[in-house]
Amino acid sequence: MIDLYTWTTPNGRKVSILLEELGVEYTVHPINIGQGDQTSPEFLAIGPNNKIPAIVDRDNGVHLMESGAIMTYLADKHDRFFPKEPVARAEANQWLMWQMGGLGPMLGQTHHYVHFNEGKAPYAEERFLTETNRLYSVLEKRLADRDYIVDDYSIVDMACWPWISRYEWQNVNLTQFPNVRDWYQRILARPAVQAGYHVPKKMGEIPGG
Ligand SMILES: N[C@@H](CCC(=O)N[C@@H](CS)C(=O)NCC(=O)O)C(=O)O
Repeated sequence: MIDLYTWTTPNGRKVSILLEELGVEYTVHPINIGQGDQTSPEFLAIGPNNKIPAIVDRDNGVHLMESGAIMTYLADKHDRFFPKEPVARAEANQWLMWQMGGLGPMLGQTHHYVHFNEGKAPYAEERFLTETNRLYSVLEKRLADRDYIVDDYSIVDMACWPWISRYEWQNVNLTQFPNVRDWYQRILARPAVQAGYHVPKKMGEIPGG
């Protein structure tokens, strides 16, 4: 049994999608980051960086923050969605790190400057829109000859997909990235992805691509 501390954001949805894919029993604890729940002493004892997601594994008492660390832990524990063989694992890991260090943080800045604060910082808007388009182009090329980012559907896809699901906030027209759009819709069709997206609550329909 896993306790999941989360909110309706891409980083939170990565973990709820994985838990749904794994079919693992979990209890959701909503952490409303708009109201400051992430700075409560109770949450900080689990997520000391005051950011969701975080988990507690009741089987062994492990507390974890950072979505990439949580996903690799859960994938390894259940031996699914992340390769074990060293070379395949390194290849998958490089794309997971690309998401954690590039796609997520950069698109997050695009949300901040372009979606929520348009007109306040034109230089930042230009910088992060350019970076957004560059990152979409990298993913577009990667998906040119494959259905998933690494060989099989994996936590790499689950980590990237919730960020791409906010393409409208990023002023991205997915028809300009047809390989990304096909991949996005392929993953959207999965019932576990749809269930995990609406955790901890339904905020609206999932963008269709
Ligand atoms: N690198 C972290 C980033 C987590 C993160 O940025 N979480 C955001 C929501 S998507 C958050 O909790 N923000 C609250 C805050 O900054 O106070 C991860 O992947 O888990």
